[in-house]
Amino acid sequence: MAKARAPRKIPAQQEAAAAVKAEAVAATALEKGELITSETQVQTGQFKEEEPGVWEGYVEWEKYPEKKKVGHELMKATKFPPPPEFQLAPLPKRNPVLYGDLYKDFHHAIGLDTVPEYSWGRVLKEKASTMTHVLAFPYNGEPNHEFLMKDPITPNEDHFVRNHGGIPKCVRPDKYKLQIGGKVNKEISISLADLRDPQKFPQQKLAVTLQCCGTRRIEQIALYPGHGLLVPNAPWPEGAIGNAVYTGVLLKDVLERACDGINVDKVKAHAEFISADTYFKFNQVYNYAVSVPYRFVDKDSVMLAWEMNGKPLPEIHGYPLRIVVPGVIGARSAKWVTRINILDEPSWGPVQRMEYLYYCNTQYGKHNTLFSNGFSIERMPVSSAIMKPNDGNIIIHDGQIKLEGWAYSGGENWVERVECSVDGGFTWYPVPEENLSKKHYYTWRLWKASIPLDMEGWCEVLVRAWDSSCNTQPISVRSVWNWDLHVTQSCHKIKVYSVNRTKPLTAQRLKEYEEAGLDFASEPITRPVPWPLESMEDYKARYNKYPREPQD
Ligand SMILES: Nc1nc2c(c(=O)[nH]1)N[C@H]1C(S)=C(S)[C@@H](COP(=O)(O)O)O[C@H]1N2
Ligand SMILES: [Mo]
Repeated sequence: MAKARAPRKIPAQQEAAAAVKAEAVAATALEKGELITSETQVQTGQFKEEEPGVWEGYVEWEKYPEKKKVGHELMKATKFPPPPEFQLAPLPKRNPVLYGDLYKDFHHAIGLDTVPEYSWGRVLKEKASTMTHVLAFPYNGEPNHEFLMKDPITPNEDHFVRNHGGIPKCVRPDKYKLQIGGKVNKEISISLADLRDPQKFPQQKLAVTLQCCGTRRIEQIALYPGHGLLVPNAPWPEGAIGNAVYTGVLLKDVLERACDGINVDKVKAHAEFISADTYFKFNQVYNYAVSVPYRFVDKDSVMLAWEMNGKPLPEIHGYPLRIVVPGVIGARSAKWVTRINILDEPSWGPVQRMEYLYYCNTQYGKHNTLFSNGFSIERMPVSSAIMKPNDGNIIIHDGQIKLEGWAYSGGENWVERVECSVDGGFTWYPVPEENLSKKHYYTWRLWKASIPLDMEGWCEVLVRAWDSSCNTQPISVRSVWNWDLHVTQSCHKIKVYSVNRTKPLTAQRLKEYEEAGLDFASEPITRPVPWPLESMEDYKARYNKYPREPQD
């Protein structure tokens, strides 16, 4: 190992100033496109590439405790500016919303300097330019909501991305090997060619909805901020969900046919997935590692996938091979997977054991929250969202409001019914079956609705879904709030301003606007009507007919 590079030192008194400056520098570089370096070679600084010539930017940590220690020492030796606070004030109205300088500094501290630039380059190359970059690094982005609603199958370039670190680059997929070990009867190291050989393993094409359990987190943040580290808790709106057809093989088949099965009780076993990307937690350095109970592998269609919607897996989605765990929080679908271990307990990787925990939402608070009093979020509950219109929109309509959105349920459930309410959740209208996209075992359903709306002014529009186990969604965000701000599965509620043209006065007012050359819909609703509300003759006539004061 080469000599460690001096980590960047940030004197305590300059911390706040450095944080502000770093944000500004990153903003300018992003705006100028200076970080477009997708062809940059990803380098690992002083740490050895695990498989030089096969991967770039892949440092193996889990196999080398000594190396992990050096990484930890380097991290400890660096003073990092505090992460910017993003929950207590409104989120900045810019794209990228958050820059993630702290995680760039983490990578810098251990010499992985080119990783952030390389990763941003892949964003520009592989994702639609219309993405909302919720966090620039590690990259977390969601698509334009209208694009997401166009088709039940999400195009690759519009599929959300959730990364905890940089993107490692597999330069020689022909030399890539997946290792499978732990409590298996035969440890193997298997090539992509062998995995893709239909003589060896039957191939599967499966439509799977992946949902990050941080989807709709901004609703929890808006009410009651919580745990505020950027990467675990990116401030997601409603688009951290997508649906794609994956091609691959079943992990179960590979374990049974190539490893001669597992040698631990199926009920107690867990399958651990270890990836090539580097992850930081509490100044320690790791590879991304998670696990799922073996029961999921046995029963559900846990896949090793190399194709997404008929195309090679994009680099940003895990090229050359990723795990796809249907029905379960996205975090378990490990990308850039290098190793699978069969264990007799869940992985001790921090993503598995210290994140994606659902903490008690009342009585505990920040200082009583312990890893041990959270439970692991695995199968996703039923949830839904209104994607069109948006919160705060002015809707001019003829007595029916048009709504669009998604509904999803994980585990072994699918969505049976979607219902909308325009009165804050008192009355519910079912979305007709013909307005829901097709049912599949592991996918969402997109829906379109036209709901009677009589009232004028601000109204609360809600959606809720029912799944095949009769589960539905609670009304209030408060009832699902948890310190880590996960799984916002309460009814999605937006407020829109209803302008009902079937009301004669409304129709009349709209006509007045048109005649005055004003576009009612694009005027701020707060702007007063620029002329008297009615003619003085009408006012007087009505006043005389219904006098304000009692007459005797
Ligand atoms: N190696 C690796 N795999 C990973 C992640 C990661 O950061 N590293 N993020 C996980 C999370 S939290 C989610 S929600 C999904 C997102 O998959 P996508 O980016 O392909 O949409 O990937 C999962 N797999
Ligand atoms: Mo996630």
